Formats: sequence, C-alpha cells, structure tokens
Amino acid sequence: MRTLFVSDVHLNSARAGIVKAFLEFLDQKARHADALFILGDLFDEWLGDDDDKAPHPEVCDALAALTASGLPVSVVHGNHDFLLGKRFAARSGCTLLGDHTVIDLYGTPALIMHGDTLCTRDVKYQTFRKVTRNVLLQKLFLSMSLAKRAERAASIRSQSKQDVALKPDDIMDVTAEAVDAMLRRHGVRHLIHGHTHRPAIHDFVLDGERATRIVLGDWYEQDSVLVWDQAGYRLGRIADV
Ligand code: LP5
Ligand code: MN
Repeated sequence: MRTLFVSDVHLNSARAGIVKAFLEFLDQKARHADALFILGDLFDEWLGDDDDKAPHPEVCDALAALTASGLPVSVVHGNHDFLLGKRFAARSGCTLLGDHTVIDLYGTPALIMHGDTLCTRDVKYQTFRKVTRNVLLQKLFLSMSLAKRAERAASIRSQSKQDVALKPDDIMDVTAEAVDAMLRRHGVRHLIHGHTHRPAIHDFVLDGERATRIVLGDWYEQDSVLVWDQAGYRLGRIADV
C-alpha cells in the first residue's frame, strides 16, 4: 500500500540510460504501488500529441501497459510538456491533472503541482508561461507542421538557455510568499512539487501549524522518487525505496 511520485524525468532520445531506468521503474517498482503521480516534465519536449519522436511511443506503450494493469497514473503538466493533451491521455491511460490539485494520502491532504508557478521572482519565465498557456496561441502553434513547431521550440529553448545562464540561482527557486499563499488558498499543510531540481524536505511553521514542502529531484543523475504510505514518506532514489 503505497503511492509513488516522480518529477522532471525529462525523457529524451539523447538520454538512453534515463529512458531505460524509467521503463524499468514502470515495469517493476511502480507495478506494486497503489498509484503513481508524475509531477511534470516527464518528457523533455512534447510538441503536441502527434509528436511521435523516440522515446515517446515506447513510453506511452509502457504507461498504457501499467494503467491497463489497474494502476492509476496521474500526470501534471511541466514547463517542457505542457502540450500533453487528450490524445496522450487516451493512448497512455493516464489522467491529466490541473496545475494545482489536492489529493488524499492515507488521511493527509497534500497539494501537488509541478512547482513553476511558485517561482514568482522569475518574472520573465512567468510572462513566458502566461503566453504559452494561452489556449488560442496553443491552438495556433498546434496547427503548424511538426517541423515548423520543432523549429520554433528550438529557438525558444536556445533563448531560454541564454536567459537561465544569466539568472541568479535564487530567482529560479520558489518564494516563501508563494508557497505560504498556495498552502493557505488550498487549506493544506503539505505540498509536493518538482521543477527546481533541488530535492529536499522543508519543514516550517505556517500560521502556527507545522507545514512541509517536499521537493522531488530530477532524473538526470538522481532518479528521484517519493514514496508515501500509511507510516509516512521517504524521499530518495529508486534503489532506496
Ligand atoms: O528549461 P529549463 O528548465 O532550463 O528552464 C526553465 C524555463 N524555460 C522554459 C522554456 C523551456 O525550456 C522550453 C520550452 C519549449 C516549449 C516548446 C513549445 C512551445 C509552445 C508554444 C505554445 C504557444 O520553460 C526558464 C526558467 C527556468 O526553468 C527556471 O525555472 O527560468 O524560463 C526561461 O528561461 C524563460 C525565458 O526567460 C523567456 C523565454 C523567452 C522565449 C521567447 C519566445 C516567446 C514566444 C512564445 C510564443 C510562441
Ligand atoms: Mn520544469
């Protein structure tokens, strides 16, 4: 009886080792869980549900096999794969969640999200996010050929890379104000997210109550996973859980 969380796997054909590790995770550890939550950036690039470049078909098939076996898999959009849509959901059997969702973890309510909306000091990113989450602009983008979309995405990525190199590190982390406001708004004291690639468990006090923010790491080197069961939670690497 346990629920698993992963985030920022960033699957990409250039990272064969990570693809292999993730497929093994789906086929082994995940099979014995109650539920799996993928908190964004599962794919390093997803240019629409017709984006069938490797390793997308293989990963969708593995997710489909897992969900067909009865395991509920929920997926949150990340800033790299926010175009995951209905066809992906139908094909993989995964449930696409909204940006911020409260779930029940064996009696403890917890708010889950990708985490990018908490980085409120990264004003340039937040503007970029607003534009790219506009439904009409997304429709326009998706109406272009896949080749054209890939071209546009490459230029956005290169601009983003240049910007990230110049941004001070702390700007790209969450702000305490955004975290507090989010917990208050949803009336919970547990938050689980990824995005910042800074795995940690932060315990603090909010309005006189104990609160916890659990940050999942990425899969570049860490294959970070959070396990939650009736006894509590553990944040570690696949081999440890
Ligand atoms: O990638 P990472 O983790 O290093 O950096 C992120 C933020 N960057 C991004 C961009 C992604 O890397 C690439 C997304 C490609 C999407 C392709 C599909 C496009 C669909 C369009 C549909 C309408 O998320 C980075 C953060 C960092 O995390 C830390 O949180 O700082 O944010 C940026 O770098 C944003 C830049 O500062 C601004 C980018 C400007 C790009 C200009 C093009 C705008 C045109 C958009 C309209 C189509
Ligand atoms: Mn991200």
